[in-house]
Amino acid sequence: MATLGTKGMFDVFTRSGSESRATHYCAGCGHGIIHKLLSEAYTELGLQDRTVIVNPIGCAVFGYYYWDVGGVSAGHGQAPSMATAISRLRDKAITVSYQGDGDLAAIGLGHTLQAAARGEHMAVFFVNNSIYGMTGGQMAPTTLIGQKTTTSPLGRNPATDGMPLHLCEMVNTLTLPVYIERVSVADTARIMKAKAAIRKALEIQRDRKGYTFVEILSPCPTSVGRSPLDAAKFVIEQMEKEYPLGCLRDRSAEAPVRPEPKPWVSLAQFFGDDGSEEPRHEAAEVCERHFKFTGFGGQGILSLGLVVADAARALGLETTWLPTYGPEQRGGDAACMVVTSTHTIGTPAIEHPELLVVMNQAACAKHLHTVRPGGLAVIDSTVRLPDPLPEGIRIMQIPAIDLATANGVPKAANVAMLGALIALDALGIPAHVVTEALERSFARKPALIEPNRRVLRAAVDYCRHHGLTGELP
Ligand SMILES: Cc1ncc(C[n+]2csc(CCOP(=O)(O)OP(=O)(O)O)c2C)c(N)n1
Ligand code: SF4
Repeated sequence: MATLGTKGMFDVFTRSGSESRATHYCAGCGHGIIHKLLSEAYTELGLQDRTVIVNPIGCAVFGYYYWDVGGVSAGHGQAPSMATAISRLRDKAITVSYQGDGDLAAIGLGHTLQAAARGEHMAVFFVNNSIYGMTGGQMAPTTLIGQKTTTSPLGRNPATDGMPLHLCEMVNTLTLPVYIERVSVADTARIMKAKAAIRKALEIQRDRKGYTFVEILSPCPTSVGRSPLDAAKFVIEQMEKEYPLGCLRDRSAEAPVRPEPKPWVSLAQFFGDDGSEEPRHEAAEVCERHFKFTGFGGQGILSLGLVVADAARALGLETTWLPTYGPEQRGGDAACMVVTSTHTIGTPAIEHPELLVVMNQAACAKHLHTVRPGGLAVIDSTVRLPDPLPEGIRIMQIPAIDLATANGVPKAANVAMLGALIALDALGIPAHVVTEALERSFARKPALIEPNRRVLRAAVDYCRHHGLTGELP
């Protein structure tokens, strides 16, 4: 593959700390040709600054070493879902999902068809080389009948391995895709047609017309065990019989221009404000705090995190709230992570919280060791603490469940815990801001405000009585 001077690509491929002008692809691999066609297309169309390519898992995993555009990597098969998010959030992005057959047609088939069924505004480039290249030549959904691979050493047998999947044809059963074409890069004439198809798909993205799917038959000399020339012949003589080239659909002329995506819903809007004048902190120094709330479903763990997130948001802090829960509807693991910050938050995921709230035994076993050194774990008194205790963190036990029950609202153990957090000043948010957020959370059930106030007050009093101090409401 030509490197220096190729439009839209880096001149030097820096990988694993070394500076190299060689790509990591095998001689005769179609990926190199397709990379070049794609970069020429977005450059010639003036789209380089707007293009974001989602790289697959497979031999093209390092696409971002070559394409001088925005690049992200997705989990195996999940590129169309990540591309969906990018396309919906970045209205000006030319979003590309670049995938091999193992990635797109095996592990990622659901993601592929769902994104196509939704008619997401993205260009999918499907590199079909009939085999898993990266992992040493296993059978793919597109492996030909009789084709030998490391997992079909006697040749693909329809009786046990089923028939090859025809992705263009499958996508063509769906209503919303705008453009579907199968091309090949096995010789020069085909490469020119492939370039035209890639260009057309990007033009459709530029014109905001919707979903495009271009399948590119591509040689993989290494895994099909042939020379580069013979691997290209294999594509022309065998793959193209199973996967005929041509345009299956082109509705680009009549497809309506898609509206710009709506702005993302902010937490303020989520909580019912119009969000138009969300206050922002102007602090010079970044102050970011990481809280994790854990227990089981039905204990109000997620609501507890939401109240804290809403309180931080009302204070003008950047805030994220990320729930996780087990598969069970009730009684399974439930947790949520809340990040508050004076500045833009990089990720809502927390590995080592500075504050961990634990409401049941299983959560204690699962999360206590994750608290960062110097951090605080506030644990319900019904939970047996491990022996020995983890070192370097503070642990406090609060009878949140008992306090809620004693005050006639057993379901409000989460609110008792919130009261303890206020008393301990564990959130760094003024007490009245937290209590206002709590009351806002009951806006649709005002009858619950008073009993929950009672539980909150009981927990604050408990902490005060036991010398657990902090700012009190
Ligand atoms: C979850 C997961 N399962 C399996 C793998 C191993 N794996 C890496 S790439 C790959 C298949 C790649 O084949 P393909 O998509 O056809 O791309 P190619 O390498 O041929 O371009 C597999 C199975 C993985 N990385 N992650
Ligand atoms: S294994 Fe196949 S797909 Fe992977 S780089 Fe080599 S030729 Fe290309």
